[in-house]
Amino acid sequence: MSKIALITGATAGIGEACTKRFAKEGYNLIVTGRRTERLQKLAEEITRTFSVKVVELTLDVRDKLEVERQLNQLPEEWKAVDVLINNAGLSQGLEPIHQGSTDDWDTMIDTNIKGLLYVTKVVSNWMVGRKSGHIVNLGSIAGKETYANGNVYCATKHAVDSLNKAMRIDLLPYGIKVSGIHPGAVETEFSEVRFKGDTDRARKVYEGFEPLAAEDIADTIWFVVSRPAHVNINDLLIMPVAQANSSHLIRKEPSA
Ligand code: NDP
Ligand code: 8X3
Repeated sequence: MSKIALITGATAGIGEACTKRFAKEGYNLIVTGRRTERLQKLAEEITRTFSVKVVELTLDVRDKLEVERQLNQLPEEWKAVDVLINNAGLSQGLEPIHQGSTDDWDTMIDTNIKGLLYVTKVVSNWMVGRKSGHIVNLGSIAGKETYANGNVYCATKHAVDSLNKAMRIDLLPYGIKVSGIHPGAVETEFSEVRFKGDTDRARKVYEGFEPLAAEDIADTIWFVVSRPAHVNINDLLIMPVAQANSSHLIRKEPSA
């Protein structure tokens, strides 16, 4: 069987772009997300375009028992996962700490930290058994710096940054690679989700400069995963040219 990649959050943005990129490279894929219809459409598209096999799992990464149940129920040959891309994640709200919603905080912590851990626990065990594998964790510039009103989202991505380092140490004896990918602004559904469907507000986030595209991140992840066996890229920060860091971004004035 060809190599296998398991991608969380494959229904949109970076996860969807990674799915297409890895399919193009001949990987069989386990794709996950909560939106079944999108998973089915994606699976249909990539099996039609590339001769690869796809397993779709409708899965909320926050549901620990369901993560364990669905992953452990996979046929044995699908448990030989070569690459895990821990991509599922989100931001909710952009308010100062005293005005933030505790429900939003729970959602971000449960998805970005706990969900990533639940998936990693199961899949890293398989990798340890085979003494082989590569885990790619989607962090963010928000995991390297903190910006105004980003408080809890930034904290979850700092946790991912810390878990990258921890996983790299714990999995070192088994030859498992762990890479952290930390993008700046990427135009996906991210801001629409952050602003809970307010598309006008979301659009403004990317106005006046050229943001990264999901495909830029998928290309970068493919580069990281396709290095020779003895090479690991530990950590990558990737930004649009217009963005220096979380608080310095140059926008062009709209032409009159
Ligand atoms: P999108 O909103 O476009 O995609 C997010 C994906 O995560 C969707 O497929 C969504 O699937 C999935 N997801 C969210 N919650 C859950 C859940 N509880 N269970 C399973 N899947 C879930 O955003 P991006 O592609 O931009 O984001 C991908 C990752 O990249 C995130 O971790 C984000 O924090 C990170 N990132 C994004 C940046 C950006 O500027 N866009 C910059 C830096 C990092 P579904 O809704 O179907 O469950
Ligand atoms: C997403 C990028 O700058 O909105 O992680 O936090 S940012």
